[in-house]
Amino acid sequence: MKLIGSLTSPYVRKVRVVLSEKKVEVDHEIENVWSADTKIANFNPLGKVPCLILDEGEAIYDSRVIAEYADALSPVSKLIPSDNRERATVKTWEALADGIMDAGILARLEKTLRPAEQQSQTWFDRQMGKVQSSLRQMSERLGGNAWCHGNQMTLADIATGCALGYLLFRFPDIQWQAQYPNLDRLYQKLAQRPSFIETEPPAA
Ligand code: GSF
Repeated sequence: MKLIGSLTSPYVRKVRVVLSEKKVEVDHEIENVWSADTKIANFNPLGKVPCLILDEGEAIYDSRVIAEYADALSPVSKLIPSDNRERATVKTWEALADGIMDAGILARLEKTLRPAEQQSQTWFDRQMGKVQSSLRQMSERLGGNAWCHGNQMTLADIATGCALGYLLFRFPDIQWQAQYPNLDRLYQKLAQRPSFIETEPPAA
């Protein structure tokens, strides 16, 4: 299998952490989806990474589908519970974490891709408001628990860790660590795992 992705994408990181935790080996192909000559649409018509190419050639996307697929590939470290209700809880954590990434990326693109005269501060603030309210919700949900769900690491923690890592990487001015010590505690614990260390985004 081959994973097409970039080293800075938080969605790609989530999938790489999952693959590493599951001890599933894949080849990696770096793709810059923003470059004019990107070939990503040959595999994913949405033009997005991550995209996993199976040995038979089928393309699997997006990151949530790849994460779920990878979890079922091996019995090592089950990351998504099989119970329907618990699974929905874990996947809601993932949706919340992905939502932080979505909003952060939209806000960032507004400032980096658009010419200054076309930028909307209202749009930027709307996206950053989603980041803030999602952080608040994450912190409330986590409370004093060691993990986002249950008593072991799940996809919920991995997705949350990748969203928090993305904020540190692209929005270092957001003071979430001081504001939400329980999220920081979780993040520091995850950051020590080889899967998170190996996938740390390169210095900007
Ligand atoms: C989002 C992937 C995505 O936006 C997922 O895989 O979970 N829901 C999807 N990837 C970005 C890379 S990044 O900013 O992390 C991407 O490929 N964007 C290219 C584009 O044209 O939007």
